[in-house]
Amino acid sequence: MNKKAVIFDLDGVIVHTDHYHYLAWKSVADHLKLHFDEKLNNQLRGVSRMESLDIILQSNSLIITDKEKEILAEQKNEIYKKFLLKMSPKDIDACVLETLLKLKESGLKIAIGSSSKNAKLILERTGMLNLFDAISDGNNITHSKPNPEVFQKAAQYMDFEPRDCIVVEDAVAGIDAGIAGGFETVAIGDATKYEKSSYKVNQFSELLEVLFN
Ligand code: B16
Ligand code: MG
Repeated sequence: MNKKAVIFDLDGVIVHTDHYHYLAWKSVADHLKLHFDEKLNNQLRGVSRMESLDIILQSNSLIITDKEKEILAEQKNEIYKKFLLKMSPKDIDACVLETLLKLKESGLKIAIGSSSKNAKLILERTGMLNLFDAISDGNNITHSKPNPEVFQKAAQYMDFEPRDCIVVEDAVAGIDAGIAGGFETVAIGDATKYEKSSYKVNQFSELLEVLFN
């Protein structure tokens, strides 16, 4: 494959913070006596914080004011950040780090394309801030996945065209974002159930087979 760069989603691909999102939303939902489970949590993958809250409220047929939404989103983020502050380099799977280093050694650039406003905090806590050639996250976009903006920005930061890059995602919204932006996509985790990705992998290290074939 003739790619110049790999753009990685963060949550659910590089780190297992998807479980922390689940626990934080669950705590907010339980407090309000709202229904929230793993199935609904999967719909929040790659989706912005506010849109995630909207999905939870809609699924419970609850309408609240924008001010109330802001307060709930902030409460969720405070709970979530407490988990993030406990993270360390030990939270990175050895196979993830090894694979990233092999990709870099081969001359490929690597970037992050995440909807999260906490992306840099996560990378810092896990000792990966300087590993990536570009970071595009929730702070530099106006539209979150399935809009392609976050991946288009990541490609721009590296001076590459979408056709030069491949996007790795665990979210249906992220695969759709990649396709909308003209990128080839690799699905991992929850996104492997979705038929639209260009490739699917069961393990992170299988990316090497996809890229070096
Ligand atoms: P934050 P990704 C996404 O990260 C998460 O998958 C999604 O569940 C979350 O709502 C979103 O980031 C915003 O996160 O509240 O930290 O800004 O998968 O795009 O890396
Ligand atoms: Mg994700």
